[in-house]
Amino acid sequence: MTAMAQPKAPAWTLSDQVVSDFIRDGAHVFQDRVDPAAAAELLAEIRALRRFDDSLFLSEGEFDADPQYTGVNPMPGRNLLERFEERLGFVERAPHIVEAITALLGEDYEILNKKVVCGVPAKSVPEWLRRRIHGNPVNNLGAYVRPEYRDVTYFYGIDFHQDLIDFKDREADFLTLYIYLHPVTKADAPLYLLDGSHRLGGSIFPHDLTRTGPDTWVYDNGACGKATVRQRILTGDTGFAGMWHACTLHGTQPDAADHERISLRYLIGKISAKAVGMDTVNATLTGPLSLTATRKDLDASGAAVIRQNTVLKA
Ligand SMILES: O=C(O)CCC(=O)C(=O)O
Repeated sequence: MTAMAQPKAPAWTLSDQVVSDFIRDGAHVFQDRVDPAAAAELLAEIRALRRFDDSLFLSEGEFDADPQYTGVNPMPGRNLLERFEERLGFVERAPHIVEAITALLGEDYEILNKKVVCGVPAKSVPEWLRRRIHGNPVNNLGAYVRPEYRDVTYFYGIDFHQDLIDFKDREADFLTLYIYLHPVTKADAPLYLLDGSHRLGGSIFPHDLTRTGPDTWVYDNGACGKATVRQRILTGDTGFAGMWHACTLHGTQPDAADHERISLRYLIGKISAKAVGMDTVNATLTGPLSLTATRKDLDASGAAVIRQNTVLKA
């Protein structure tokens, strides 16, 4: 008697891997980088445009004369990446990036926002400013940057947060794609992700996190549950690419290197009315997919009123 030929199991594809990683971790880190030469060329052009030093900032007197906490991020018409539109194919058309995003969002996804993000090293932040922002959870420095340089987002670290924080009332049907334009070590403000934190759904910032081990935290999302989550530090080489769910907690510590960290950050959303990979992921979440309030750390002007920073303990 001859043995019946077994049907071959279908090959495990990148698309399968991405959806599976989003279900388990709320994130996918690409094995293959985007073209490092194209990333390095873009970086050189960005660096040629300005000095990423203390000349970026207003003086304390200039800031205090008219503090502006809102409208200080890149926006259409004031976004450094707009002048490099033609050069972004190495990210936006890289076949593995397109395949992964398509697996989660369908073929007709849309780029909601893209920008250059800079981790500013301590030596570039004026002393008066370091004193004033010490211990703040969100050190987006846009308020203190000269208006002509607000075409980039500048961070001096940001506490663990969800990217849903900027999308009150919107469903978590989008993802963040993050690209390093140069090698990022532990000293260069790498992203810290809390794997599996997305499973508890949306949660108001700042988050209830207790460190329980060298790389574990207990994350308490009140009535939506409690989970032990694992910290992953995204160090990587030029062209490193990673992406995460809108509910995945992540943050950065202040840049401890002697130079700035420059990355690209994309927010990419679903358009399709058809069921896509993100719907499969979101069906596994135990908490809310959208929030009517996303943060309670700011007063009406946008100034910080809560001073605590958990990622500094990581
Ligand atoms: O680049 C950084 O330092 C932080 C980026 C980040 O967490 C974000 O933009 O949501």
